[in-house]
Amino acid sequence: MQRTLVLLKPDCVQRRLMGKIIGRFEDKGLRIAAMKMLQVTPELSRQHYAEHVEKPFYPSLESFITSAPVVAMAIDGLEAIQVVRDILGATSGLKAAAGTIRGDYSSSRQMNLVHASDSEASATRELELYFNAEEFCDYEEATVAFLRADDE
Ligand code: FUP
Repeated sequence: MQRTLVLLKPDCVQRRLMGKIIGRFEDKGLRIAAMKMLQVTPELSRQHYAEHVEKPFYPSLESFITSAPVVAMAIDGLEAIQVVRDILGATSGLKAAAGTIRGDYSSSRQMNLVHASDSEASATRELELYFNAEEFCDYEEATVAFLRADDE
């Protein structure tokens, strides 16, 4: 099992797409282990996007990600990091395949609705940025017997 960080970005909140997007992860059989709405501060933005802080697009990205609340989620599942990235699609909504979240709902590189960790190291780092250990809920889903076989 893997755990990954997903953020529903300000465009997702403002466009009232939260329910539809959360539904995509639920429909796939992934488990939501934590979820909260918060306002990203410039400091948290710089920590989250540390690899991009020096890039020319960063000021615009910071302005966007701090412009309205986000919803942070910890999502669990088999190979969850890659599975969730595949559900999101390519970074730009203009390049993302139809059927992915970005392919279906975004026509932008910046306003691409959702963030998800891209590796185990990123997931560990990003989950720590957004959640305290006691915020993760450990529970057995009633449906698990019909989501995958015991040996998967
Ligand atoms: P992703 O891993 O798909 O979230 O994308 P990146 O880590 O490459 O980029 C982080 C965020 O910066 C993306 F949500 C999109 C944004 N971005 C821009 O706004 N302009 C760019 O030129 C590149 C990325």
